Amino acid sequence: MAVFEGTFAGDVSSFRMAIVIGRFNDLVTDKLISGCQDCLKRHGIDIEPNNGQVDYVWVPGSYEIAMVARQLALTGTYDAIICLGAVIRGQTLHFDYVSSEAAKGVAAASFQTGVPVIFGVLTVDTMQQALERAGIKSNLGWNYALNALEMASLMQQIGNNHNSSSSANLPPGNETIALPKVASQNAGDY
Ligand code: INI
Repeated sequence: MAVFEGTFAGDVSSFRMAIVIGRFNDLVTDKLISGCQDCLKRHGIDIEPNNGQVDYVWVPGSYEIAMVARQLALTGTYDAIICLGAVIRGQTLHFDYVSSEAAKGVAAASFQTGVPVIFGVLTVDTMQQALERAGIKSNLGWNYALNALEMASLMQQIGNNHNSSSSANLPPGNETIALPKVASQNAGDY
């Protein structure tokens, strides 16, 4: 029997990551990106958007994150995809719809494609709580990036790495859905 687990000390030069970010509550999501970038950079990933290792993709809000994450995963380009959003309850039922669809969608994107899709969508009651998780106390963006690195490493070890131009690993019926790679230079100033 063997034991497999992701490492944080391996060669990350071949890793390709995408970060999908909701603009809604960007006071919070901007800070999550910073935490994410700090972690990736300190583990040897080149976070510059034009250097080809990390692509940044902006969507209007957390509701749209999963759909885009799934499409990115289907390209077969990425070792992991990190989804960043902030859903704040406020006084509206909207919270429940947006947060549950975001969570279900991200899980489905990962499950359907075999690519690790990290759920980095904060679901909190207040802006204060969101900011506490995005830098005031800790920055969960850092943790989400660490989760992505661990999963990318693990998937590499168990032989299900999708970082290739082939769509051979995609589920039946999805082979032709793959999109062209997102151009880094259009993906935001990060
Ligand atoms: N999107 C968020 O990311 N966070 C929220 O708190 C939020 N609230 O509360 O409305 C939110 N709404 C927008 C939603 O994600 C979609 O962009 C919108 O409904 C269009 O589909």
